[in-house]
Amino acid sequence: MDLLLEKLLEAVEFGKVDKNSPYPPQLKGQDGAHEHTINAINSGIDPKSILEDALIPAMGRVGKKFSENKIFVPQMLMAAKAMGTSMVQLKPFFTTGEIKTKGTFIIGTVKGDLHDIGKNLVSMMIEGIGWTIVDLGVDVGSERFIEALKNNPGAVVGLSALLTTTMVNMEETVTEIRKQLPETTIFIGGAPVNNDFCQKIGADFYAPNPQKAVENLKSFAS
Ligand code: B1M
Repeated sequence: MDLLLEKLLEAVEFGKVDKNSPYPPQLKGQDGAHEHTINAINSGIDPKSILEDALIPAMGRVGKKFSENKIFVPQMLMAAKAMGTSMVQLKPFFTTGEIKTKGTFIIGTVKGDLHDIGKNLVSMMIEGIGWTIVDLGVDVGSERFIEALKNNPGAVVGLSALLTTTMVNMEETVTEIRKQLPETTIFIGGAPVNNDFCQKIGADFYAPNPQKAVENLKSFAS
């Protein structure tokens, strides 16, 4: 692999955002995702290769380490931040249609629920495998999920809930989506929900963590 891509992969995997970023200590003073991405683009590397050969594998490694409890939320957030820095440079190539995304994933935390750390991790990991994310934020009612689905035909939707009291709102959202847009593929996740609940409410996929959500999405979309 090109040395620039290897360096970018390492920067994202270890959460090195840019040269001035003090984290991680072992990469202090070195270029980060920001500089490596600019260098890669300027040296003529195909943006698609930057995404597929550096950023996506980096997030794959991060997701694997997270699901094996080898790293924790802060390290994952730093990796996601480094990936986001890189994506800012790549975005123009997406918007011109030079790179095709794999699909659109609409995500939000359900009505009444303000927790968004887990949701953000999931959306960053899914963005990391080349999907476009429409993040509706927190406290999202069924009507907003449905509006977003109508604006993005064929999109997959992901619902997050962290409170036992908002599980009922997740169920209500799934019921409404099934009524109005029955063909929609629905992912759910969050600490109080599980596979039994997923089946009970008629969602399609449950994931306990971002890595499993990515695996489910890959197997469903392949
Ligand atoms: Co709140 N909170 N909180 N809280 N909070 C919990 C969830 C709680 C378990 C704490 C406790 O009592 N032990 C408890 C819920 C109890 C229950 O219902 N069973 C609780 C409570 C009660 C509350 C309030 C009601 C407290 C109050 O005001 N009395 C209140 C509710 C506000 C509201 O939402 N309406 C409240 C508020 C808050 C803060 C705003 C202060 C803050 C949220 C900040 C934010 O998110 N921006 C907060 C926090 C930080 C927590 C804890 C401490 C941490 C949650 C978190 O971010 N975890 C939490 C206790 C805990 O978990 N230890 C707690 C890290 C995150 C990476 O994990 O979100 O589970 P998690 O996401 C995981 C998986 O679940 C999965 O992937 C992620 C990574 O592995 N996942 C998905 C999540 N979404 C997914 C979607 C998918 C797939 C996987 O597909 C679509």
